[in-house]
Amino acid sequence: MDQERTTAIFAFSKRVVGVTVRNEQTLLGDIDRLAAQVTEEHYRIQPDLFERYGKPGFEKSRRDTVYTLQYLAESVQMDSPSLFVHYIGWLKQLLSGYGLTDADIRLKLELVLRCVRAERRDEWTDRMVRILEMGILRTSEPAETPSFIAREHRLGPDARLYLDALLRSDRMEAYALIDGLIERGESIRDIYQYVFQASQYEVGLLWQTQRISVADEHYCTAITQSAMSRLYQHWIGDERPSRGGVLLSACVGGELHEIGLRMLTDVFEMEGWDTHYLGANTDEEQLLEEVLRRGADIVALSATMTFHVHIMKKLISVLRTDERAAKAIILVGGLPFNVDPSLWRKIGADGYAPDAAKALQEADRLMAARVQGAERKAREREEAAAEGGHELGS
Ligand code: B12
Repeated sequence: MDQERTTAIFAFSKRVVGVTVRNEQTLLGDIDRLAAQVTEEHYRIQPDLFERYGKPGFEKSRRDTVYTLQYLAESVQMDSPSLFVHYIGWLKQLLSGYGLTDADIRLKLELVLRCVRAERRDEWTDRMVRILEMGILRTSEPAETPSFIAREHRLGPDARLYLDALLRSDRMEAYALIDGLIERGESIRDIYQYVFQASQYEVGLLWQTQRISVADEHYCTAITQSAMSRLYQHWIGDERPSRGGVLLSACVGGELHEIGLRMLTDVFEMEGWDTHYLGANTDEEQLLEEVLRRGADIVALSATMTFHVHIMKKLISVLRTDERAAKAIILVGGLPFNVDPSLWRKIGADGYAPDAAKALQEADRLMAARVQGAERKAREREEAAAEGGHELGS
């Protein structure tokens, strides 16, 4: 960065008064104000941005800064640098489609960093500085995400044909391809994971890199949802092994990505679980009520947007503090948990899995451990009673 920019950022950090970024609550509360100040300063230092993108560009930039600060806040709160670093990689790829450079992203992060450094030093600001610095380093590394569909992947060529049909808006051809896979003897579980999930991830990448529009993304998603529903005739109502477990699944408040959780719920249902799917954007009270009403053994919580992780953490603590829900095992999943595989522990869950098939294995393992734990406790109680009886009798 040139001398002029460094001086301008430094002067800015001195001018920003009253922006407290010290703890999780105030950080989240101050995001809008900090985003506005950082964006104004960014445009003051780089007036060419206004010439390039005009007033709508300024507003978009401010909104992007809000997102950036939300990801930063979550990453700081969870003490998980990889959440923010992953986001910066994603942002680089997204913004390059709009002609914004790594230097533009770096400058904005440096403006935020100056504000944080201007604060009184404590554990929170130190953590934030460390994570921001890692984010700044990430801006100069490559950000290409490889395609999610490849010939060598399981059902890779089929996923490619399916996605191509979606991108041509050829719904009937997409359905016919799936029917062909069923006739060929492919399992519904594999079609979910290797065709639907892979093509949805690819659709996301195509949208992010501006190769398809939001409308195209919505179309592909809608057809995949209907293709999943068309498959119900092949398994709903069939004789299935009964496992006796009750699964309750929900996306946390504000979360709209529900297809992954629906897949997971279907896979559990196919394996003989009694499932209850609450879908997107579930509120705290409704969740607790349903956990109790259904007698859930496993509660599966999903979050895709990183800035919803703290909501999940709160939800888990609500469930944990209610004794009536004590038997529920809490499994979590979704994009941030795939980015940081240790995140589930930090929010107090019992387990995590990266996909529906592994979630089923993890649920079986946790259920078996619960039975073993209960048996061990019962044995210990019996032994203690026997010893107590012996003492009394002697
Ligand atoms: C479809 C879609 C949408 C739809 C969702 C519709 C619906 N009914 O679900 C809509 C249009 C609503 C949407 C909105 C947004 N989206 Co969107 N979306 C997608 C897309 C393309 C596909 C999602 C999907 O169906 N995935 C397929 C499923 C099967 O995969 P999955 O969710 O990962 O689930 C599996 C595992 O994670 C796991 N799992 C999931 N939950 C759980 C739970 C438990 C307990 C366990 C054990 C496991 C588990 O098992 C699942 C099955 O194997 C993704 C791309 C992507 N990479 O996912 C972007 C994506 C997630 N969206 C993105 C963005 C940015 C947004 C918006 C902010 C866009 C905007 N500007 O408004 C909003 C945010 C909305 C919100 N508040 O939630 C970004 C997120 C980037 C990031 N770094 O965070 C992505 C990655 C796109 C991209 N490549 O840029 N989106």
